[in-house]
Amino acid sequence: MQEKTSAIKDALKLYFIMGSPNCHRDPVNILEEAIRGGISLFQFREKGQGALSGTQKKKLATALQQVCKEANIPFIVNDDIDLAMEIDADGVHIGQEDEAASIVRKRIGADKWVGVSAHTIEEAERAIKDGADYLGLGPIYPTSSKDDAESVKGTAIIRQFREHGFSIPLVGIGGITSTNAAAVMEAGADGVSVISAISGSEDVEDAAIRLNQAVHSGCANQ
Ligand code: 3NM
Repeated sequence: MQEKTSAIKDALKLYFIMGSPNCHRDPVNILEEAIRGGISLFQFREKGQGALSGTQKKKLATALQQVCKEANIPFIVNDDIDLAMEIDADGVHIGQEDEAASIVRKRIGADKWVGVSAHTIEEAERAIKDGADYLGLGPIYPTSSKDDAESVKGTAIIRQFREHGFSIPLVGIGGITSTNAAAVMEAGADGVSVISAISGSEDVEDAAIRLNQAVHSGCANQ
């Protein structure tokens, strides 16, 4: 396996996503605690009610990026290619309604990571052709963190993609918790992405530890 693909597969194991609207207290503290609990990748997703913009958004992005740098955790920016380039993020994640992956790839260069949310085989084929490094598949379970989420796909979507022959790194997203994360891995995912199971937890570090344990137990049954 290529070095980059192998690094991405490892990083996807416990992929924490958040922005200030997902946090009831300082996002920097939440990220530090999540890292102590064992997250392997972080995505800055500043979306939803009260989302920051302009210099405030950039300031938070830079602070979170610094926390990731110190811990050697790759830092991905959702959607905002200009911001990702300005702060030299490790990659960009885009949805189907955003810029095409081919354009993102051209802008950010070959070494950066490009993730794409896909819901169908056709969307996945297009994303792979356009240069995606990994795909996010969801929502696996019901979620209240995304207003315009598609219909719930279950772990069947991951199995279906693997049976179709996709070898690209895949991460499940949507309603994933420490109770159901193992099933996502058993279906063939390389990792799980979560917002609320970590950011909304009373004990962020412990939530990440429990998710990590579930991911590893699911891995063992792959
Ligand atoms: N994308 P939580 S579901 C950001 O289906 C996002 O592509 C989804 O948040 C998709 O872990 C989702 O709190 C929200 O359910 C995930």
